[in-house]
Amino acid sequence: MLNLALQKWRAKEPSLGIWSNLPDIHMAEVLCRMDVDWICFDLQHGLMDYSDLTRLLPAITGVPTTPLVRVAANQPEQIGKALDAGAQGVIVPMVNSADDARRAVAACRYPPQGSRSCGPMRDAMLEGMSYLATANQQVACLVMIETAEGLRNLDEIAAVEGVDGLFVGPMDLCYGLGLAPGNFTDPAFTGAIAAILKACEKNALAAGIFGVSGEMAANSIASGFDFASIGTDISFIRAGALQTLSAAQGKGKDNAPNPRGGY
Ligand code: 3PY
Ligand code: MG
Repeated sequence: MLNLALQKWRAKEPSLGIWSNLPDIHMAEVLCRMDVDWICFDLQHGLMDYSDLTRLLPAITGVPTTPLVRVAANQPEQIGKALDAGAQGVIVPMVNSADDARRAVAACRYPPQGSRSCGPMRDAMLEGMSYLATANQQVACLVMIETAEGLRNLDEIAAVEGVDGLFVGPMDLCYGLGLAPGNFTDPAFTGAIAAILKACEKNALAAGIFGVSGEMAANSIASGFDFASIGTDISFIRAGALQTLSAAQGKGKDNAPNPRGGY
């Protein structure tokens, strides 16, 4: 298995991705044919569960868009099942300490580097057991920094061996900083982002962020992030529908009401 998104992150080439919250295989087929490097299926907040994932991942096989899964929690069962279903990387939410990060890494790596249990279902269907020889190198382990505790322990988390990147959850991070979610211009927020980018640079990690809009993704890449999501399937539908409705009402598509971004 060659994880194309991970290659880009390692080469420090910026990459954009799409966030998938809806368990619709046709939507996934369409979205991962856009010019994006990765798509993330969200089992934490997305309106999908594990059995949806077992259909979504095959639907996009063969397309050079790296499939990632945000697991619902930092548990080896969750991480192992997402990887066995064919995810090439996991985004692990609410990582608060170096121990949390070590647990996430261990769940992603086969022994001796970790303790992932051997049972590569779809991976073995697609490429046979040779998957085992490359999995530890090619599976991306991305841990989320999105709490006050995670921020306090940022340097220790970033130094954990086997972590490939830090991924910012900006909305929870606002909560962690005592800010209203979405207050991304507050100096406390921008200071936290600067610290996260610095920790990534120091430890040669990829820096990623959940972008709530195309503009936010572009600004994030310009400010030093290696990868950012450009929006969610739901936000694309909402924005497209509002633009089309606005055009149909004679207001012009550029005068559509603000789609409210986000999810
Ligand atoms: C956050 O912004 O906290 C996220 O986790 C994105 O879903
Ligand atoms: Mg979050």
